Amino acid sequence: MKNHEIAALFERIANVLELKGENAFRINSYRKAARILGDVTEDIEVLAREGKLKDIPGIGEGMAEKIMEYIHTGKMSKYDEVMKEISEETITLMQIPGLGPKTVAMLNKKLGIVSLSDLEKALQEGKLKGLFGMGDKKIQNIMRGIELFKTSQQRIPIGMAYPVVKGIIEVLKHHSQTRDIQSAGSLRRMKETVGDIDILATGTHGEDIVKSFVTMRGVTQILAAGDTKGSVRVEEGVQVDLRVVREDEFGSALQYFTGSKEHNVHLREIAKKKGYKISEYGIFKDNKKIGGSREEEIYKVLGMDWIPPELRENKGEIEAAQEGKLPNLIKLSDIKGDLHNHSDWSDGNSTFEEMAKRAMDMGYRYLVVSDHSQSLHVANGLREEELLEEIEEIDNLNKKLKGFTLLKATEVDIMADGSIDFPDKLLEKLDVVIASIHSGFKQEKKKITERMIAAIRNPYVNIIAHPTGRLIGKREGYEIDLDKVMEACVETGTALELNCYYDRLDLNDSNCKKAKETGVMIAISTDAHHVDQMWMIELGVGIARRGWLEAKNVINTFLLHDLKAFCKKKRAAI
Ligand code: DGT
Ligand code: CA
Ligand code: CA
Ligand code: ZN
Repeated sequence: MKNHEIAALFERIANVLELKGENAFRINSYRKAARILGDVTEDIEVLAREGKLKDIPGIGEGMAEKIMEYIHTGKMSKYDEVMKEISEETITLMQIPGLGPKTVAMLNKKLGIVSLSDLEKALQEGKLKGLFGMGDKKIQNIMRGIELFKTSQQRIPIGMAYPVVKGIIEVLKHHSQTRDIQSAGSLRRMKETVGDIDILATGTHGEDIVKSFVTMRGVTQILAAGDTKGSVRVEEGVQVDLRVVREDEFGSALQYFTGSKEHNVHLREIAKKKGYKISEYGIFKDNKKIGGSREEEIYKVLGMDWIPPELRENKGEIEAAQEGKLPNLIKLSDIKGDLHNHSDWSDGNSTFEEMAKRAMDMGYRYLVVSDHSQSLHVANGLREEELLEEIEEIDNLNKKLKGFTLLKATEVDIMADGSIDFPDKLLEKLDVVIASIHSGFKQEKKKITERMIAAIRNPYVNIIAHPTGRLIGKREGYEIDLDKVMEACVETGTALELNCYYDRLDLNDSNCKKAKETGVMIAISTDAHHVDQMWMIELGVGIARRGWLEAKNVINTFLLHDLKAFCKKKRAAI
């Protein structure tokens, strides 16, 4: 899919226009087009072929033409024209979190900075200090932004890697020579970003499987293609390694290549003490192989329970497995509904009917419709009377649905002073209230913490969405005292969200674990803006498992009755 490629071109055009101080309206139209393309889940080439580009809300005639041109010629003349006047290095500078076009323009004018290395040198020499708007805090932000940028260049979000792997496994699974195939590495552990993708297979005629692998759709470069190993680069920019191993080594290879390295090192020490040797080829006693076809054998011989991949980070899981005290981790099938979704009433792209249908197909019992509130103009937030209309529509639709319920909700903005964007008497009419921060990210830690706690103390607020505001590889999020926030949640019976949208995954794994230890309930929600994004619940469940969460820690494992009771209890208590 070229969706993200074209979105990136539009984003770059917007940045350069802004750098040059051009008309804000034009700049915004490119930025908006970039955001929309990033959200569209259908393949843009398919939409173009079917002449449906202009049906995408927000894509006008001019943008559609530019997209067509790029699809047909691999070039966009507007992009080339804009780029002529600017170096690739300056473009790179603008991608660094905390460094917008305006700052780059200023740094260029005052210090002649045009590249990342110029900037790093100027930082080292302390030259930014004293420039307009360059306080200590801003300078620190820029330095952190550079770090963030450098790591994001090497890793991709799991939400991009996950569908790639699913696709590859789906194709190779049906290859006549394949016996078994599984992902390994950080992807199997469901880490929020992956460096490269590791896949293991077993079967006869390894070279045939490897050949199918390296000639698959989406492969942009073949790095290696042998009898037992293939290595390629795919459209998403990530490297994928496939290893074909012997059947009696599949378990030990899977264990080895799943990692993490730290987990494996610890496991090997334990093996050694007990007189065993483990490797990707099996588990051995006095050079005699005693297991290796299944992963479970290795853990069993070492005297412990099999450890779910998401826990394998050497963070206490080995000790827990030895004592038979591993958590009973939440599973995808425990999820009874998705608690955060946007419809076409605000900035989503699906109707209630489409959302309900997809939710039922996924086996859910309920789905929350949570459109934005009035102050969030960029996301087409609903006015009070529109929310009332929405409530009525949902009530009408619910009468037609059997064994399934759409829940009435809002994602209401927490204003800069901690007040809530809708009055209590309106919130009272809803089943679920989600509150979140979408503005004022730069407030001090104390202020923003108090602001969120004020929202938590509102009797109608049930869930705080994307609690830290971070965007993976793009934005660190606001500073907030999560310990204090969690205490307030426990006290009031408010849940924190684990937002599954692939660039958020917020709360992250370690904060989920902290929430569990503190006694905070979690809501695992996709924040989908289209039904084709609802699958991301799988990412959230993965992160939840990395955070040691069990079904009982998560409110959307509850049956409808219990979920409603959870929400109502807070109103009654306060
Ligand atoms: P990534 O790709 O950076 O997101 O992280 P991983 O964990 O997928 O790491 P990768 O692809 O380098 O290696 C896959 C697994 O192979 C890793 O999790 C554990 C195993 N492995 C790789 N190198 C070593 C090593 O030097 N020692 C041990 N014990 N295991 C290793
Ligand atoms: Ca890897
Ligand atoms: Ca690898
Ligand atoms: Zn949302």
